Amino acid sequence: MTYEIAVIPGDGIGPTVTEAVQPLFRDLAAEYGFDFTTTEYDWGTERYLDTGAMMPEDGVDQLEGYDSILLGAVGHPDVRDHITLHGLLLPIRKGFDQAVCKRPAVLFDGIESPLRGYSGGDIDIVVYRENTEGEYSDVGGRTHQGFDSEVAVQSAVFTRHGTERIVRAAFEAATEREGKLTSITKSNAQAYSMVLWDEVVEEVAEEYPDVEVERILVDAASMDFIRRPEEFDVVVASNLFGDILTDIGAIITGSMGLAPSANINLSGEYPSMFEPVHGSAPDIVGQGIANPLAMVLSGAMMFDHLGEEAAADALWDIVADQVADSDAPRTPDLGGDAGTDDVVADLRTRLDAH
Ligand code: GGG
Repeated sequence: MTYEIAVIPGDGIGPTVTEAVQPLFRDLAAEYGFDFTTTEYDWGTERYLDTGAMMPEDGVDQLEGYDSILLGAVGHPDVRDHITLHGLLLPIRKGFDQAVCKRPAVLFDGIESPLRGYSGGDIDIVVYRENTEGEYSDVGGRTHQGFDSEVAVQSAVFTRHGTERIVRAAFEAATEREGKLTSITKSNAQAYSMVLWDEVVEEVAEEYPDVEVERILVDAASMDFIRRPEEFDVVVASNLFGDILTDIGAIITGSMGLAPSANINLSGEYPSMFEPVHGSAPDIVGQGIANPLAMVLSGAMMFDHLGEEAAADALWDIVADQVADSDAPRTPDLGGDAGTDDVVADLRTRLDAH
């Protein structure tokens, strides 16, 4: 089987990590009896600075025929973040109806959590983040710009369809894991959209009587991700809340550099997209020290989605082995002084021996 993968390295450390992991992915494919082609798209902020657009007008159409998309990072210190995000990442998520953003947060053996008393295996959460609407709906406007009377309106759009499909996907995941689901909203204050969300959770829950459901407001959930992370298993949240909570999930499990994500098109009609949770990290660009593990694990999620489960498991295994080994190379975010390429070279050796 040969998979066609579109690669968008993007900005900052995105190109560093996307390039670094490819030899490892090639070894993996050879080992597990499949093949893939990559087509690279130089879309991102450099293109925006040259041409005024992060990607061509028909960019989403150009990606349609691929089996998968691998994306590095988006964001640049010289351009405001709403331009870079709305110019590249969000049109792909929305254009390909990537309704589910799945973000695991796992504390591996050998990784030190900033939380006292937690060690490997103690934290194992997967966040199902709604990915096409909610607070990211791009509905609103500004008027009287620059005047004292200026007004900005930003609307969050929650549809029953969009809410139901993310909630259902999370319930399905809960049945395959520990049978526990936490739904996170702010339905005390957001009395329309998030009350709809709560009602949908209640309705869908009737179809999953074996799943224990907990409902928490996002302020309490932010505290509890730090106070009692071991009690979360599957978490479902809106677009914005899911984004915020997964940064907390990443840092309590050691580093943003370890957190992968999958943007999944549920129908299979369009490609899904895989990307690290981290951004472009302008503070370390060009130093060769970006942690490639979030991209490696995003690749694992991609191969799993493509049906190469054994290859995906092998990637998780070698990452787990590496971080558990105190002699293995680590990038500075994990307390080491190794470079991106050292980490990947070590993973290639481990794959060979796997
Ligand atoms: N790895 C992709 C990336 O650059 N993410 C940074 C970011 O700001 N993402 C926004 C989001 O996921 O909503």
